[in-house]
Amino acid sequence: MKGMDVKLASVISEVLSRNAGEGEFHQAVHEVLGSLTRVIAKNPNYADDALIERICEPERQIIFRVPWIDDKGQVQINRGFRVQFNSALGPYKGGLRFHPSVNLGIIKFLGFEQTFKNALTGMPIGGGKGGSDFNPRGRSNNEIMRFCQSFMTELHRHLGEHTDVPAGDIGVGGREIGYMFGQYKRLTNRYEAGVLTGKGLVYGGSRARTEATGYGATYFVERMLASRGSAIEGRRTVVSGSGNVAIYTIEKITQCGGIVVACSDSNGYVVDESGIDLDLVKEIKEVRRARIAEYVTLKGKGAYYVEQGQGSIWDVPCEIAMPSATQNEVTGKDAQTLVANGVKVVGEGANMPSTPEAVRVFQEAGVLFAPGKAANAGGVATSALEMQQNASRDSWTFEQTEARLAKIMHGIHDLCAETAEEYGAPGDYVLGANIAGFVRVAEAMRALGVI
Ligand code: NDP
Ligand code: 2IT
Repeated sequence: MKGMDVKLASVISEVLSRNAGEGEFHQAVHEVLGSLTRVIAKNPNYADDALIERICEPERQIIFRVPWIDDKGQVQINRGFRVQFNSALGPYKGGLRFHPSVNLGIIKFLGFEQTFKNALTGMPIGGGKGGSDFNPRGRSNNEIMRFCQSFMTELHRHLGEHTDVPAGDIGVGGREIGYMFGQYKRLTNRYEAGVLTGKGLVYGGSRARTEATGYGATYFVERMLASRGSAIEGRRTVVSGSGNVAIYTIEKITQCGGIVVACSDSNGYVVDESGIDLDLVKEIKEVRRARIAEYVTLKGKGAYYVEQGQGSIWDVPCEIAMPSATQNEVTGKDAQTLVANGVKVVGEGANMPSTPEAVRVFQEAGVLFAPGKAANAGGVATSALEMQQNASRDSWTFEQTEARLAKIMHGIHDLCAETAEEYGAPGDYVLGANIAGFVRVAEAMRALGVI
């Protein structure tokens, strides 16, 4: 904590002791507060009225039992979470994650990051996150539906288009949002389209929401390169993951003339030097819901697979790296390998995918580094556009929605770059994103009084 404001250092140690054992939350608080020294020095009143302490304390944390019956007739129990972190800028907004690793600390880290990310979009949305330790892997469609219905049976009382608006995240896509919206509608007897985003197009979803996070991350990278007279075209790219964010990152990078040579899932990674065949990845992941290893069998010659533990996807040389799977997937060692292999740009599609050590390695090597809360904000920004369409009972074209998304991403890039410059750290997008997001939340909180 060298050079850090004494006040910030004491808030961090208080957060660590009050939230014992929540490693990912500690990491996120360190990362954000670690950037605030210069902004507090310039505006000491941001530290008044325990504002920083209040920002680190969720407004409300809901933990609940989710009982459901599997296909064998056995009762299963999972734990549900919704952390309503901050509503200074608008209703709580953020995704739901279904993954066996989910615990309170992970949901708090995600909700904390979401608060600043949502502020960066400039849209009227507060921050929240939720989910369950439910493992969707290998579950039938009926089991998924029963789980989603049980989850929403408890959660619905805490939601509302002006209160809290969830969406998807890991393990939650269009299918799950559909089942949850159906149950919400049934329980409340209200067709309240704006209560969830990421909905299907036939019942109130927005065009381009499915694509938005991956497309948005690519727009951010494109803008970073363009501001330095460069472009994505012709650059070798590695995208980790093969879920929603990864798939649409691969799609847009390819449209921009980049060559994506590798992607992964939690079992391993595939390399295809001729460029990843995205139709095949979509077939494997969106239709068959199978493992990425199948890519090699289905593709025939030219591609190979490396099992998790036998190597890291970050061993594959590239100029652009887009980590799009999960938190802490890029270690310090991975970052050193990427740098040694000539990486020029890292755009975080996932939330906090680089460890603090990896971020340090990238920044010290002069790599253009786009932190997740800025680079992956296109998903939630398009969710806010979905809310806007629902509120006005309108439906925009794909082109119109994508154009709004591109404009928002360019705006976030420029805001981060200008803020970094203003605070004496040109090119430091981490500092720029943290300060710009914080200032918006802090200004609103100050205006609203001690609540
Ligand atoms: P998906 O569930 O669609 O895909 C997740 C991908 O990451 C899968 O390939 C999955 O592999 C892999 N993955 C997940 N957990 C792990 C793990 N512990 N170790 C290794 N690989 C893992 O999720 P999304 O694409 O929606 O989310 C990816 C990331 O992007 C997350 O960090 C999420 O928070 C973030 N994000 C998502 C947004 C959205 O709109 N969906 C918006 C902004 C950020 P496997 O199938 O084997 O588990
Ligand atoms: O991390 C994220 O920004 C998301 N999972 C999307 C949240 C949203 O409300 O669209």
